[in-house]
Amino acid sequence: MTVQEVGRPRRRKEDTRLLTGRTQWTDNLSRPGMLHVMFLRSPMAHARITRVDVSGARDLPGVVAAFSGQDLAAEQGSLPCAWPVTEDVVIPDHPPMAVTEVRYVGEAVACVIATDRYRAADALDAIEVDYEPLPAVLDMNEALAPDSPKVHEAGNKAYSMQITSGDIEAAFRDAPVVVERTFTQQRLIPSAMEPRAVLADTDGESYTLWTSSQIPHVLRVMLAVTTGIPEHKIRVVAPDVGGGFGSKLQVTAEEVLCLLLARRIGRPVKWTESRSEGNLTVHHGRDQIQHLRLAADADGRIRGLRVELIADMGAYLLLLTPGIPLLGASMFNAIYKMDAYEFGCTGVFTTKMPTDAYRGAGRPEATFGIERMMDELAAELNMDPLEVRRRNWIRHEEFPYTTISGLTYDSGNYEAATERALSLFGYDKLRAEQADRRDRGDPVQLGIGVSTYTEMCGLAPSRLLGEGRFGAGGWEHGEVRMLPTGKVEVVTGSTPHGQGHVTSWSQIVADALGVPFEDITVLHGDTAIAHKGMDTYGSRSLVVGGIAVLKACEKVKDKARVLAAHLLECSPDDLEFEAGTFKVRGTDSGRTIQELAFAAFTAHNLPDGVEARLDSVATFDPETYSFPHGTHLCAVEVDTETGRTKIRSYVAVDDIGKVINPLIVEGQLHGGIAQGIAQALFEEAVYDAEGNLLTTTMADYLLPSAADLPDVTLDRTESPATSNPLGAKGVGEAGTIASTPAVVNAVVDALRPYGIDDVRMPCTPERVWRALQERAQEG
Ligand code: MCN
Repeated sequence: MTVQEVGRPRRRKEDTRLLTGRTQWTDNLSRPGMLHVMFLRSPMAHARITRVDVSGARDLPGVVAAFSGQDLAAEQGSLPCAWPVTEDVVIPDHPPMAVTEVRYVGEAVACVIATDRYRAADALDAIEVDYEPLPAVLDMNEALAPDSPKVHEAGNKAYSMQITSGDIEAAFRDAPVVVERTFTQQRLIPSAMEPRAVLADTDGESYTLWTSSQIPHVLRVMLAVTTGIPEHKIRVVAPDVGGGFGSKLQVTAEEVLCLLLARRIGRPVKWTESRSEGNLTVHHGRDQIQHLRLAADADGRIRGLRVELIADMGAYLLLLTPGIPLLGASMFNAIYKMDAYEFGCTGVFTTKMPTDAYRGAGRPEATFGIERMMDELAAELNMDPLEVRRRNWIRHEEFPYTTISGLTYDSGNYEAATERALSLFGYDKLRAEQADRRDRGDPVQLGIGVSTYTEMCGLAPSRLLGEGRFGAGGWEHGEVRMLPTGKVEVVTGSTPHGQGHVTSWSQIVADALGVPFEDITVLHGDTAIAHKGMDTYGSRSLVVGGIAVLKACEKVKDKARVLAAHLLECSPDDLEFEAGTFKVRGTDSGRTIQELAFAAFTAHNLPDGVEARLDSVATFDPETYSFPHGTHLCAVEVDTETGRTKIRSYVAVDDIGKVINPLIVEGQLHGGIAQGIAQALFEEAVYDAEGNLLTTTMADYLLPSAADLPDVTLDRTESPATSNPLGAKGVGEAGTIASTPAVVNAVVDALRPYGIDDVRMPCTPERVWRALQERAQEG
């Protein structure tokens, strides 16, 4: 009997190599004659560049070349923005190295190329730059004031847009309850385990760029457009990539510059960032002010929701910057039914590092906003926060359901996930303990936080992405090749950077072709191997890329059937396929898929018109997004004397449809939840009044360690997706999206008896303590 691979908690094929150091991080790679580049970065948040003199650096030992932005002005082009969200969005010119003006601390102004990185770093000190300071622009609201200094000539507004659905005025008119809140989504710095690194080489005609990237295929197209080097002369390789969380979904200045420098100098050029350089210049995430108004009936039924966002773009628009807040446009209404909805967003330029995708990108922000509001509505009505959600959510028998913002959710069961979570959490018992602590005036208060989330992922339908003016399609590419000895080579356009695609894709192929899991290898991350791909982000790889591989398997099987029928002298319709063998129905006569692979290779006896190959390619573009959902419950103990929050228990019941590999899924959820907790309690990028980033080291930017994080109880319910044949939904961002509001709702719940109805993130001991002191002084 063959074991079904899909659904098995297989250990990852990748891990032996990754955990024993036999890795190919970009920084481990070396090329003959390789040079190292270091960048001189602006110490000013905003300034005119009046002079750059690199001659002092050029004369130093080991230095091969040094360039200013001006030196490269004619060839460096402008970094691309691929998401022009509105007709009149302002997309400023963005040279990879600044030429006339710098607009954030850390922007590259010059570079040194030397025989090793230390000589290159030392030589940076010999470069002279004269700056004429200009005013920094840091506060989003002040930036939008008419008299604000300008970041760009065209002004500080990048775009604004509004969507309304239903009669929003009527929903708010005479509404018995209106809850109004302003929340801040602090700026975050993605911290992948592997810092960014780039190595560019050329033989004078063609170019190879090895880079720690999530998007080798998209990058290749963008590099061709930006540099003018023909696309077929560029090969991009993403070797082992040690995490990205969205931060390597970018066309970076350093990637463009390394390519151009290799062309100029005719030798390989490598750049590896330091951690503090990374904190300054890897694109940042979140950074929104959310103004929300929720109108409801006295029984808690939602009438309407108004969302007004101001989103900090930073100094320029990177690849996806303006579109990130808009990924939340259809998500604030979440799992709730309502009569009317209004979403508005203004993107604003400031003199800070540009923002862009960070795990969840737009959806964690939206989920935070609505889930905080649901708790505030419950408090206003003196209702249980779960009860107010139950009164408003879409019931399982109502799927497929078209929401007020126009998305059609294909499947889900919010009741089932919530019931399961409640029983694992021991909700009623914890509420009883909370009441007891409140009665006793215990200095350590218990808070219970709820988050019943959904999200929109599996970024795909090319058609729908086009409507959102997203600059690329949403398909994915898969290729399956039976080798002569019956082994299988799979090529995927999805580029894993920690998600375990090699293992999951092997499980899918093993079931589809009936070959052993061990006999399958998966190739990825190289434009010379996978000639096309849309890469990895938006929890799209399984539900788009994995399905493309499945489709390619089906095509291979169709070919194999014709060959088997020929060899067995029967009609293809007489064959049944089971466990890797085509059998003539009702007989013992058959051919295994491995035998057919060999027959295709020797080609001694092929049917007329059949080629000597057993392989296939497929492109998959699903009909709609993927809508995972779940219920996360968090219990915190808040020490009202010190302000310290401790997570006591955390339960997550997620519904991601059919699961391919439960072990991988658990890992994705653990990591995702850790990142969401990090936003709630720990992390924040802080700039001073002059626009200097203060959180440039791991000592200042507080990443939680394993010791700061709770044990998480995970479970699942299963509502299969209808948009793909496996019934699977994405999981890569779900934990991050769900967890932040669960934790903050718990902190606020603990503090509500003290008159506190919000704590700005991260809810550090200092912030909680100050909030308590202020309330105590007020009264
Ligand atoms: N999976 C599964 N069953 C499901 C859903 C997924 O077994 N029903 C498996 C998949 O086969 C895959 C993994 O879970 O091995 C994640 O799949 P998917 O949800 O399709 O997400 P992607 O592979 O597209 O990964 C992208 C997502 C994003 S957007 C961010 S950000 C993120 C994340 O994945 N960054 C990560 N997880 C990360 N994990 C690591 N280690 N490092 C990152 O940088």
